[in-house]
Amino acid sequence: MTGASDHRTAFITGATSGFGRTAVHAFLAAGWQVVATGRRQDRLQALADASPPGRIHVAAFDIRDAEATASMIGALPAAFANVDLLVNNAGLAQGTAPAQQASLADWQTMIDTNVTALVTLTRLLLPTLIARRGAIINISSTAASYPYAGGNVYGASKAFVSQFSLGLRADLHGTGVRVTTLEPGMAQTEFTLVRTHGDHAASDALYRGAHPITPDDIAGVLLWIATLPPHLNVNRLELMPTSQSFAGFQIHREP
Ligand code: NDP
Ligand code: 8X3
Repeated sequence: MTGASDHRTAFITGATSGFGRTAVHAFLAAGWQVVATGRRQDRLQALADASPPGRIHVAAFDIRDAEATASMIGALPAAFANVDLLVNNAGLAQGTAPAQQASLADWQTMIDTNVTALVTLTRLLLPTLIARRGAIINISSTAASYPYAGGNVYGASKAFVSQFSLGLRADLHGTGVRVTTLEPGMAQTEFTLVRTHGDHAASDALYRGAHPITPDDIAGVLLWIATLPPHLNVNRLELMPTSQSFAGFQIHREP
């Protein structure tokens, strides 16, 4: 065990829902202490209320706000400041329209959240992670590697995350800091509700009968990666539900 406290510290973004929220519970149960972030203060408070006393620090802010992110890190209580693991999980898709009809506002939101906020937070925490010989797990997606119609900027933002992770590995050579990109396929969370701007029927229809990945599945994988011996680095890990596989190329034919 290391640090000001007896527990290793995981910093998990997007902790109010889906993968992030379940990961917080899993890391706490495994003896870690956790910094949990998201915008929805009520959900963070519920997490704090359900956690062992003194083992969680919650912070509500919009991760796209670089100043708020920096202030939050600067204001971390001493017991939580020695971050051993950063899980860059906060992210979203917005829309499924083809590029020629997509909302520019949606595109900007995805780039600001999935790309700019992720690199900002990573840069701010790198000195601590290097000092701790810590680890970074970036949540990418199968959409980083497998394009699909309507995936445009979401897939591109996740391709950025995967490539940034590999670049970090190269830059952090010799520091002992481990970097992993986790690329899940279809998982049942609030992801589709957010993507469709609140269409419950569309979300239910996507997951019905498909036995998708669950947040528990992801939390278990995150914990496994984080607790591997320090000489082992998972570079990238692609995970799909068995029910999901690949389709062929689409072909447009002239009439
Ligand atoms: P959820 O919508 O359930 O969770 C997303 C989390 O991100 C929420 O906690 C949300 O918190 C947080 N978040 C989003 N925008 C912001 C913001 N501007 N500031 C702070 N926090 C933000 O989705 P998932 O759990 O599925 O998604 C987690 C990650 O996994 C994402 O990066 C997603 O792209 C990726 N992913 C998801 C897959 C899936 O099929 N579900 C598959 C592959 C990857 P709040 O709203 O409170 O701010
Ligand atoms: C989420 C998986 O297939 O909806 O990253 O893009 S997918």
